[in-house]
Parts: sequence; structure tokens; C-alpha cells
Amino acid sequence: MNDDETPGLLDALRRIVGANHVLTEGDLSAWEQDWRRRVRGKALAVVRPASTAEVAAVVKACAAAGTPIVPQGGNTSMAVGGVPDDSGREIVLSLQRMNAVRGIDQANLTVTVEAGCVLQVLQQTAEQAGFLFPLSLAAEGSCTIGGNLATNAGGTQVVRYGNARDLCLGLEVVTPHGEIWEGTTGLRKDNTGYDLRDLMIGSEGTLGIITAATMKLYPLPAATLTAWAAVPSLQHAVTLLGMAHQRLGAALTGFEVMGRFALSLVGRHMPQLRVPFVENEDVPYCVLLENSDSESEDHARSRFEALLEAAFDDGCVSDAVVAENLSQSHQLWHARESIPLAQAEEGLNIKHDISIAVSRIPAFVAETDALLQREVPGVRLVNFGHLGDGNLHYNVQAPEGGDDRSFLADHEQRINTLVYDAVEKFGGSFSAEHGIGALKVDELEKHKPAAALEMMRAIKRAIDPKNILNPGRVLRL
Ligand code: FAD
Ligand code: 2HG
Ligand code: ZN
Repeated sequence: MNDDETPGLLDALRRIVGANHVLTEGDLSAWEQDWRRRVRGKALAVVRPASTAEVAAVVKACAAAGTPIVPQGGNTSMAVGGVPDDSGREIVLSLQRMNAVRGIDQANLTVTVEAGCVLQVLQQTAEQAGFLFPLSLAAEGSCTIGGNLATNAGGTQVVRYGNARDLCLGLEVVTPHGEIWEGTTGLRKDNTGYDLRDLMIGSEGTLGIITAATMKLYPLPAATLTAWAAVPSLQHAVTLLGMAHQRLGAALTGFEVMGRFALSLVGRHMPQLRVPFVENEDVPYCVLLENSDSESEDHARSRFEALLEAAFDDGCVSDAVVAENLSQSHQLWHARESIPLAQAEEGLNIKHDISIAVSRIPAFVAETDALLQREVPGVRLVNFGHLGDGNLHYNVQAPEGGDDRSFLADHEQRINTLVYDAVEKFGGSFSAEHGIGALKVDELEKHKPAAALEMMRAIKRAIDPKNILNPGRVLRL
């Protein structure tokens, strides 16, 4: 689009959403700067529609002008997926004003919600109606259901309830042509051709703009039990996971692992939080386990404590604390969920959101820890994540006292190559839950099989022939 057309487009956008909702001046960093502070872009405008019809009209106007659109929810992407580039040509289409819960169907166990609804608001709305909406992650106070679906977010309850994809029964989507596909059916069975819902989920704003979704609800658990266990090694954590599956069955709702250095960052930057065993240098890893189900508290507690006792006898657990009430349980979860923030406080870092078969994780970590220490002496490994799903956040922090920016400039590419090649060797994925965004496009080209990449490109070209939705993210055409 040439500069002469810009005022015409901006006027058209103002007519569609109202002048107050086309932001072009002032501090737009909330929309232009990514959460990790890796990229600061420049938007032509931040456009904030209030309805699906307005989203469709915005897309039509942008398509006619050839102006690229970056959909954005809560802007918590870990992969720089939802901020504009620095060209000043892209508009940010923020879904934040589309945040209504449209309705709960109690008998169908579903809730239909607009894309900009903040995850925590959806959790609370479900709870007030007597249901559980289980998707849960540390960004839940600001991420949106549209962003969760666009990235197929995982989080801390996947071991029991699955990823965002598994919780979704239908979508309403605005296509790159500005058409509205209304698919919020709430059907649990619908084999009528290609699954467009699953195509949209995880497409990171490159194939359509999600404007609403119908999500599954579950009964509220009768009791939730949480333990924080010290384990002598990662292999012991894996053995404990196997025992927990055997003994707790479907009641196992969370299984997180946290390395000592990751926890020490929480201790350092959030001294007000209680982090069990962090002072004990003999504890290399801790595990956070959660049991929740419809059983009465007494019954569930005796089974949960029997698991911990058996693990203790087996030598899998060296020490443990069990939360006595919900408030203690929240404190333990809060310590775990503070790791990303504590890591950000420590400085810029390199994130590797990887998945590997659970059985192979201890060998992967032993080998890759040694490799990194050999190749980049002094690097600090921040290792934690959703062990129950085989998903580690195998992150790297600059050596103590070093300059983060120059460390990243000098070493990031090489460290990524070392880690991702090791992940490939162990048959894993270089992006388990955070997606590709703008940050990992090269990695996708390197690690995704050529035939799969070609199908992805063919789909993108067919659905978005003008390449206006989040161009350059996920795929290079
Ligand atoms: P945004 O960041 O705004 O956007 C993310 C992507 O989705 C972008 O590509 C954007 O273009 C696209 N998008 C957003 N909304 C729409 C829409 N309506 N239609 C189409 N495309 C859209 N992720 C996990 O999986 N598990 C975790 O445990 C986890 N923990 C996190 C903890 C912290 C502290 C932070 C900051 C992030 C975490 N994330 C996690 C990463 C992130 O993926 C999630 O926070 C969330 O899914 C992103 O939602 P959002 O609304 O902020 O999306
Ligand atoms: C988490 O599990 C998030 O806390 C963030 O996925 C991971 O900061 C990270 O690397
Ligand atoms: Zn995670």
C-alpha cells in the first residue's frame, strides 16, 4: 500500500469502529512491545473492534488496501507472535473489547465466549456457575481465550484435560476475505469433512481471526490436594510420575518439575514467597503434584498421602510438603508460576519450550546440560516445566554478572542449534506449547519435514491468498 492510501484506510477504520478505537498516537507500547521485550514494533494503527461484524468490516477494508493485520489478544505471546513489525505498515487488531461470555449451556457442559475474554474471567465465570474451566497458565490474568486457541496453549492441567484444542468444541472466525464462519455449535461429534476448527486452532492468527469459541466445561472437583516434593534426580521425578499415574489415575491433574536454579531465581527476586527446599543444596529438583477429582477429601487425601509414602520408601522422594488447605495450595502454585517472571527479572534469556517422550527426558537433560557447559562455559540453565506432558522449559540465562544483550547477540543462535539438534536427536519437538510466532520461523524451516511444510504453505496460500493475516509469522511463503 502506498502512503496516499493510508489516510483513506484509517478514515474507513474510524468509520467502522469509532475514532476512539483507532489508536495512532501516544504510547502504544502495550500493543507494540512483546511480553519478553524481544521486539518493539511500530503499528500503522491499533484497531479495537467491538463486534464480529466490525472485525469482518476491518478485515475487508484492510484486504482492499493490502494492509497486513496482526491479531492480538492479551499480548503475552512467548514467541513474538502478536506484535507488529517495525515497518509501520501493519495494523494491530486487538480483540480486547470483545470480551463477553455469551452464555453457558449447563446440560451440554459448554460455555460460549468472545475471543477477547481474559482466561481468568472465563475460569471465574465457570466457577460461579458451578463448573470448572480447566485451562490454567501463569498468564491467565491477561491472556485471552482467542490467544489461547490461536496458540493452542498448554499450561498446568494438560496431563488431565489436554491442551486448549482439546477443550474447544467450536469457533466463530473471520476469514482473510472478511467473511464470517459461524461454527460455535458445541457439538461433540461432527464428521462433516475437513476439520476447520482444528485447522484454525494453533494457526497463530495466520489463517483467520477467532472472534468467539465454544469451550468444554467440567464438574468442579470436590477436593484439590497439592504436594511439593523434593526428588533426588530427574529420573526419580519420572519414576514418581509413573507411580502417580498408577495410583491416582484420572485424578492426577498436575505434575510440574522445577530445577534448583529456576527456584533460586524465585527466591532471589520474590523473597516474600515461600519456596520449599530451595535452601537445601542437595535437592536438584522439586515436583509439584496435584490431585483433584469428585472424591471426598478424606478418601482422596489418604490415597494421595499413600502415594507420597510409597515414593518416599522407593527413594523417589526425599522430602515433601502437602498443602493443608486451598490457600496453601495456591501459595505452592504461585511459587511455581512465578518462575517466568523471576527469570525475566534476572534478565533477557533464551527460551526452549521443548517436548520429548517422558522416558527420554533424564538422558536428554544430562547430555545437553553437559554439552552446554562445555560449549558455553558459565551458562545458567533454568530448567522447569510440565513434566507430566513431557514438556520442559529448558531455558538459558547468561553467566552471572554478564551483559544479557551482548550474550544473546553472541550466543543465542549457537545455543539454539545445540539444544534443538539435541531435541531432534531425542525425537522431540522444538516448540511444545508456545508456538512459532516471528521468533522460530527459521527453526520451523529447519526441523519440520519438507512435505509437512509444503502442505502448510499450500493451506496458507489457499486460505489467505493476499497474505494479509500475520504475514511472516509461523511460515515464510
Ligand atoms: P497474544 O499474545 O495476543 O497472541 C498470541 C498469538 O495468537 C499471536 O500470533 C496472535 O496473532 C494470535 N492471536 C491472538 N488472538 C487471536 C485471535 N482472536 N484470533 C486469531 N489469532 C489470535 N503458554 C502456554 O502454552 N503454556 C503456559 O504455561 C504459558 N505460560 C505463560 C506464562 C507467562 C507468564 C506468559 C507471559 C506467557 C505464557 N504462555 C504460556 C504463552 C502464551 O501463549 C499464552 O500466554 C497465551 O496463550 C497467549 O494468549 P494472548 O491472548 O496473550 O495472545
Ligand atoms: C510456564 O510454563 C510458561 O510457566 C512459561 O510456559 C515458560 O517462561 C517460560 O519459559
Ligand atoms: Zn509452560
